Amino acid sequence: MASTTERENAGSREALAVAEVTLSGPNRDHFTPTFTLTRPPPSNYELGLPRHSGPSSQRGPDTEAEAAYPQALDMDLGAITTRSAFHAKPHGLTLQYGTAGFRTKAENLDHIMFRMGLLAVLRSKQTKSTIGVMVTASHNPEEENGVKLIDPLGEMLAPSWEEHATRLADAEEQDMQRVLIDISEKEAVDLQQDAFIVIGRDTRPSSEKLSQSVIDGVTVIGGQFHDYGFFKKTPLHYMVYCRNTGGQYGKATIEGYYQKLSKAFVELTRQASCSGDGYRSLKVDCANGIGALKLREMEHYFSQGLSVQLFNDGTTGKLNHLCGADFVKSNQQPPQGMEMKSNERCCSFDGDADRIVYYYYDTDGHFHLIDGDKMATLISGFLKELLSEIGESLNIGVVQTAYANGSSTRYLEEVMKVPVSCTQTGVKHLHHKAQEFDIGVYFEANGHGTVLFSKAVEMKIKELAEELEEKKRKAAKILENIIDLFNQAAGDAISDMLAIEAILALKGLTVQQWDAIYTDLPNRQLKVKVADRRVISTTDAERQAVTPPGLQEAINDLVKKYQLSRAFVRPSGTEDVVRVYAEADSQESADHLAHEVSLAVFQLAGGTGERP
Ligand code: 16G
Ligand code: MG
Repeated sequence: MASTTERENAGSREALAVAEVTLSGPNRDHFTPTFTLTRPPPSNYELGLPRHSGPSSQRGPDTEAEAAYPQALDMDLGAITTRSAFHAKPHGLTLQYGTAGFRTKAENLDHIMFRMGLLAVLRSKQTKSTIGVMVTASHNPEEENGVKLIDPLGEMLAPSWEEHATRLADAEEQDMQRVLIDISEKEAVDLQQDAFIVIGRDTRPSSEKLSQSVIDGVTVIGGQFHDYGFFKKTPLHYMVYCRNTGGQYGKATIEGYYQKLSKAFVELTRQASCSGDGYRSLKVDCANGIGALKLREMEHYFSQGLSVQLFNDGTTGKLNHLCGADFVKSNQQPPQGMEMKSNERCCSFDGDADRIVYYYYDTDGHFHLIDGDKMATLISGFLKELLSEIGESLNIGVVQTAYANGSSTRYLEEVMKVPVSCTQTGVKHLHHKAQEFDIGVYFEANGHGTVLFSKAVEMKIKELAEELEEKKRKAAKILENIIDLFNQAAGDAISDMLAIEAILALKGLTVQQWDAIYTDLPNRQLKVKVADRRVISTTDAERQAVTPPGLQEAINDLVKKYQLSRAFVRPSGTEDVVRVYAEADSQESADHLAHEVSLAVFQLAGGTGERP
């Protein structure tokens, strides 16, 4: 499978530079050991030796675990255990597969990577599909890293497998075999099935070595793989999706992805320029991450419609340090290193380019942030207009989280009459909910998001784009391109950026006009350190705290003191803190409320260190 064609298909420079290994089956001869990193001695797989001394049926069990579960002979548990010793788990360290996989200090992740390589192979065998493994910690500081698995249709790993991931990650060395067998048994994994894994990583210094550990895990359990090297996370979702749908969604190459988006974008801007809006330019802060690399590669495909000027492109600064979408959103200020003139449209990606926020300075020098909520409003408004031009009443909905600004929810529900759903934080929850609509627009306030179109809608629009009378056909064509422009496997900053730029151009809106759709309620986010953040549990899409006792009552009393106010707390899924959110009619009130709620958390949920 991972053959020469595979290499050619992969196309990108990085992909060619990385070791590609076919370790079992008829293609074994392809293997060339090109690893240059310090790594454990080669396994049998890497040496091209057979996994077993004979087929499983002819070989006797080597270990107790194999004796207990004969199917396990197809896993070569002995080899896995030997290999695992080179990726030893720090004793007593426990980590959880959180909101977006595992995340922590890079030095504590080697064993996790190896084990996620093993798990990805089991998942691939079970689903008989390609599975993705992405090494990244997104917007977290450069010293941290993380990993997550991507399921067959480009979506986040299924919840039951998240539990397996946590169990496998936390198993002490001597328990690993048992856990692997348990998972295989519970999920009825056919261990003789082939497995194929695609791997990508971000630009962090630790990512290369960690992705080699993933590869080590994949190969020792008999999986084949393709390593895409530096990669944005969202194209990896796209790639997995394409591979598993036989190319129906698009070509499973990075060029295929760029071309698909750019073609749709250029078509749309061509339509916009007919209606008067001319050439566009945009300043982009790339958070010193992967977005810069990818934008540079892709730029020439869409440069007819948009010129981008890149800042924080990784040539000097540190990843996510004083820049990037998370910095801009949390501090409500522009990133360092960006030259902004008043009324100029600017945006920031996060380190792995799956988040985007827009902003500008007005002529009085005030900074205006345009977050995910306003992107969802712009996009859903535009889609509604198109649908009414076409004369179709499809069911369109917006999905948000508790972090969505109250003004956005009110505007969507009361003015635009669009149904709004609220889910837990984390892309997978929003994605899942959005699938319930014909057209599901989902965005977190922090800038993660995309639009999902049901298969039926896609087909209908394609038909209409051919059939209708002039005006309607034009609207259907626009919608057809919009569908192509959104990455439906997972939100992607570049795809979202191009979609927003196209919509602004088509509607002839300036950044100020877009911002003026509604006015955000002032808000504040704070963090509180507690001994164990798991003492906080929530319900109602994280808007109500269930434990510790008394906390929700305290929050309710505090909220009553302010106008248009709201507050909630939740344990972070990516950092060891409790997050506090508050909004109210003035910045002063929002700040006070957030501070008072933080104190309540500190007192009732075991705060540590300095009082807030
Ligand atoms: C991760 C999630 C993001 C969520 C954030 C919350 C994905 C791809 N990313 O970055 O959706 O907003 O975590 O972080 O799911 P927190 O739990 O630390 O607040
Ligand atoms: Mg990210």
